[in-house]
Amino acid sequence: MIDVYFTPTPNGHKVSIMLEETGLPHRLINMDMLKGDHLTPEYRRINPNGRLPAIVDHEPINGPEADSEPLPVFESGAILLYLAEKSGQLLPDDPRRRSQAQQWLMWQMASFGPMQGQAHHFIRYAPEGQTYPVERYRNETIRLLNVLNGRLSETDYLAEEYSVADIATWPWARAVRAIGLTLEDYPAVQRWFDEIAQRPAVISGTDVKNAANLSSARPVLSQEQWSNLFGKNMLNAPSR
Ligand SMILES: N[C@@H](CCC(=O)N[C@@H](CS)C(=O)NCC(=O)O)C(=O)O
Repeated sequence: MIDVYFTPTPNGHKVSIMLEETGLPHRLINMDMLKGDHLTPEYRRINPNGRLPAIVDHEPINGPEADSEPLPVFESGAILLYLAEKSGQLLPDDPRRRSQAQQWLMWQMASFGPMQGQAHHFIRYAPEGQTYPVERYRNETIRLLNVLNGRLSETDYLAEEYSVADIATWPWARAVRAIGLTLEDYPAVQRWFDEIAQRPAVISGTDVKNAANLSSARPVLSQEQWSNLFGKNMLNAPSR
């Protein structure tokens, strides 16, 4: 059984989609970031970075030094690779495609997610009127959408076949609407997005119960909630 410390955001949906695709037995543990569930010492023993998602595999992959200790895994990209190895699915066997899947997964983790994440922060959460960071991260997201569109104009999926790279990138392509962008401007991305959206595992992995807040309205947070996400509570969380 795999415990998934989950919140319905693009990073959380990567893992819920992957688990639906692979059929690995799991249970979702809903974490309320506004209440600071991710800041507790117990959770930071699972994810020292204090972010979501993370998993704990109670029957970890056996290796030469296998033991029966549950294995915590943090960072959504590392979780996808772990689940791909465990299930033997969604990481291509062919070395060229395998490398492509790893490259595009790293691209999502290092660029498409973080840059867009900053755009979400400055457009939806930060005090209004900060034009420089809004333009900087929105433009960077547009640049990355053009990169994605270029790749998907050449090939059906990021690594030629459907893989962890698509699973990592799709929820972030879905999120661009919350910062006022539309996939209609990126026809190859739109074609790829619509096709993946029809997969049963993607539908169940992002079902209504787990819906991300993708409206472009600015969320209203109490001081405590703000602090749990961006302020002092987050900084002062004890690590042990
Ligand atoms: N690189 C990390 C990013 C994780 C991340 O930033 N998660 C967000 C939710 S999508 C979070 O935990 N936010 C809580 C906070 O910022 O305090 C991953 O891919 O797992």
